[in-house]
Amino acid sequence: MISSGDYAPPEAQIDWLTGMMRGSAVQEATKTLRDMARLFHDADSLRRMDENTVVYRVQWTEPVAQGTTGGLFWGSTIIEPGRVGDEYFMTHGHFHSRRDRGEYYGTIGGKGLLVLMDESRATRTDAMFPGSLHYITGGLAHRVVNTGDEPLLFGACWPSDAGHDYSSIKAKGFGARVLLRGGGPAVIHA
Ligand code: S6P
Ligand code: ZN
Repeated sequence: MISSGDYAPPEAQIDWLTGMMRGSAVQEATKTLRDMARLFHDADSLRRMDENTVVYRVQWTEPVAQGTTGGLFWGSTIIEPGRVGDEYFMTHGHFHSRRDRGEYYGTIGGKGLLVLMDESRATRTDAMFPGSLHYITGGLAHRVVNTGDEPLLFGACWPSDAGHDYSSIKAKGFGARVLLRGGGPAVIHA
């Protein structure tokens, strides 16, 4: 029920120029190379890097409890530019635990590739650039790769009962990697 009363600022706000969120309802997580140990294919290059290097940061708000039917969450992700050897910085990537739950991604700044994979491991990529809007069909694992020289910023909206399944990605990865080849990014299928 909506009650009338004094104006109260929202508990979460977003700066649309930077994607950054703030407010009492905003949660935050930072992922470093240490958190992503086995996701990059070049273990030797990874060993030579500082494991405290930040790869990406996520800010999000959960206005209802996880698992609630019909609710929506919002999050912003900022992926730093960089590579481990020839492999560009990226998110872990995941399926939704409930495979029929989709998601929107919208790019705020920077450039990259959205990597999408179905259960049979068929993998494709979509270009991400400022203003690009991506509807991620339920059942597709999704990962974002920063192929540019600047931070890649995107917003995401997903159902509160989607859940996250990281296990198969941790075990087998995606069906393709985004690697530096000939001075630019190339999608290399396994
Ligand atoms: C959640 C949504 C994003 C990611 C974030 C980090 O469904 O897809 O908020 O959580 O981009 O990626 P990952 O794969 O580490 O969760
Ligand atoms: Zn997701």
